[in-house]
Amino acid sequence: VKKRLWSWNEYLDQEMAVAAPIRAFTELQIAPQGRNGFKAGMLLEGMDPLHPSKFCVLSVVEVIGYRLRLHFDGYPECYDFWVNADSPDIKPAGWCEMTGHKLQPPKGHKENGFKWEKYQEACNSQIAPKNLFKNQNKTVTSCKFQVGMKLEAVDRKNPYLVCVASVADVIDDRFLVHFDNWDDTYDYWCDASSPHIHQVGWCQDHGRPLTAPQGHPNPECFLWEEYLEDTGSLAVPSEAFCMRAPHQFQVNMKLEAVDRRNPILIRVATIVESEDYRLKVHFDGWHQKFDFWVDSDHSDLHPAGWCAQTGHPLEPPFRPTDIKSSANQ
Ligand code: MLY
Repeated sequence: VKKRLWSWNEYLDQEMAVAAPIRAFTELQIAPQGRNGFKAGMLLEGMDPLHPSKFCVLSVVEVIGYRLRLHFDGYPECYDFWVNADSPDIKPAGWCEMTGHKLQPPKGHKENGFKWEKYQEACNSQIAPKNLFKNQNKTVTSCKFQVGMKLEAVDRKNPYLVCVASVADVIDDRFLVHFDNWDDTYDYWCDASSPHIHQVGWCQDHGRPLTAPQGHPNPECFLWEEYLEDTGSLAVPSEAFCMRAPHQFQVNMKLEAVDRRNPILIRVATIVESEDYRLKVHFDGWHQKFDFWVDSDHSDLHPAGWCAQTGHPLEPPFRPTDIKSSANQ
């Protein structure tokens, strides 16, 4: 059965809708200049999305258009995850050693003593060539966020909480926000323009409660002055923060979005609600129970036409009648 070609233009006409304009998207969301040069089997280093403080040995297991599925060597497939080929979260083999990061070896390997050459030989796979990695060594006029400095940050898993946090790592113009005395599952990478981070004293100035570090002896009366002294640390200087302007998306605009439940798929989607820095995305034709909130700069959101430009299939809006008619053919 030949599938009728689905077209954005026809659909937008039909729905009398508009596509979100390119200018609303960030560089990592719009169609890239180059191609995706990664191939299945290639080895690399990359951040564990569930533990953003950890860098692991990964291999490419699937390539579709400008996206790749990555696998943690030695671990079950259920931890595999998808990234765009220009993700700043993936690094060439040897990057950890070069930058003084600890590399988590494949499961079953000794914690220390992992050597890329030996490993590559043993698994007879190719190391992903360095030139495939985009967004590396961005020239940064020295990041004012330095490891150990303190700040106030939104816990993005519990977004109503603003908490005592530290800069735990810095790479180029991004840094890792860690919540004091919590495990690394709440950590996230951001840059100085993030709306989720604030200088020490922000909560007090804005009449908002500040969540003290876990286990703090007197969480109701947390005092920064005392805490900075006790921990021998500095606050991130206030001039380091440069919050970006709110996004330019509007409700009813259409775009392409990765399906969180089945991230191999990219679907036609509509913005159904909007806040300054977040969007609520609805998959066209699907129940609203699948709607989800996402940061407007998330790399799983793309302008209409991204899939076609990068050679990725796009799931057209779901229409129950499609099932019937194709069953009858
Ligand atoms: N009730 C939640 C709150 C965790 C908050 C952690 N933040 C502050 C980093 C829980 O225990 O999971």
